[in-house]
Amino acid sequence: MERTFLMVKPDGVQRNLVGEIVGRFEDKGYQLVGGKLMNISQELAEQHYGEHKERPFFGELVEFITSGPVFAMVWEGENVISTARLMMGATNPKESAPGTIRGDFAVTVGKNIIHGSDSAESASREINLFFKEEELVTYDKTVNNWIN
Ligand code: RTP
Ligand code: MG
Repeated sequence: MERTFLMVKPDGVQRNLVGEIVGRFEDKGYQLVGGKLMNISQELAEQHYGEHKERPFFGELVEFITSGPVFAMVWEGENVISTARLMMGATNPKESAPGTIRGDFAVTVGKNIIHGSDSAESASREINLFFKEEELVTYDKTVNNWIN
């Protein structure tokens, strides 16, 4: 089953949007397999955003992502990588449609609330960067009958 790495950025945590964002992916039908609130070190930020090293905004990007706690997550489900990107909306909130996370909650490109892996390769790289194997939980919600 496909997995992706999603992360509520420091602006999303500060604005109390963790629950809202987790809820959107639960409602959609995806399964949470890992999640933690954490501070990102300078080193991890530079590794995570390595592909943008030469871009003029790299310094700001690293500064922003290390400026406060993030909520890192792994989600599982059919086509979760590309569908999560659709649910997030365009990178620049000026272009992200209403109904998407960035379209509904963000105004500027530097503070766009959420990160999501953009391909299968990035998903696997980012999951391994942020989570140890034992922090990911595989489970079947249909086996227990806790709800009457
Ligand atoms: P992300 O990696 O955060 O999920 O966002 P993305 O794939 O939609 O966008 P990407 O091109 O990977 O850019 C990473 C983050 O860099 C910031 N950015 N700033 N000032 C700028 O022109 C600019 N362009 C990109 C954004 O915060 C973007 O999410
Ligand atoms: Mg990206």
